[in-house]
Amino acid sequence: MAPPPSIRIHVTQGDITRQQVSAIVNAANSSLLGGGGVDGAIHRAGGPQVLEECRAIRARQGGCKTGEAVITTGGRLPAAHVIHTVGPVWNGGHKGEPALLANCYRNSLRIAEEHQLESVAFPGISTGIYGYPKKEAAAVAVHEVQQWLAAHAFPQQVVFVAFDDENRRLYEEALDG
Ligand code: AR6
Repeated sequence: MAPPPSIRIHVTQGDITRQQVSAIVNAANSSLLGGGGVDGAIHRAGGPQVLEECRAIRARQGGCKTGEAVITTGGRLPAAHVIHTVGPVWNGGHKGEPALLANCYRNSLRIAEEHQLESVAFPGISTGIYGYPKKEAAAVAVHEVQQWLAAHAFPQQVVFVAFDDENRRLYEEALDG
């Protein structure tokens, strides 16, 4: 039996590109060709091999739709893999944003399970350039990860990486609630 979800979830603050985990999740865009924010940081730290694999996926399947996820090497990152997912752009909350954001978490976790990855680190998908309110996004993230871990053995550990104090507090509150 896997241990309960509560001890398989961790919150940390800092730069996701420094995380020593099996895979880090990238808040990408549907082109998969890189961008600003955490996407830019991951491509800079991971190097050209990450982009090369993204281009190959794009050539094969035409990028990645909102809510879906794909996996590449981590290149030069400490993490062996990057799971790229595309969060929804916040449009007021009535355009299916919560369901699309939930899909990002579930589809990323499904890929981690398929690859039997031990540990996965998530940034606050959609909470930067895409404008998703941080509190609501943390609630979706925590709910989806808890549900997943209650039913699946992989990944064994999930880390929420907060970039700032506010995000760290929001994850902690969502996990306590
Ligand atoms: N480590 C951890 N978290 C980070 C880091 C980092 N190094 N850098 C930023 N964050 P964003 P989005 C946090 O804008 O909203 C890109 O151009 C940041 O504080 O990176 O999903 C893509 O190509 C925020 O909480 O992603 C897309 O076009 C969170 O990561 C678009 O931005 C996500 O912010 C995606 O926008």
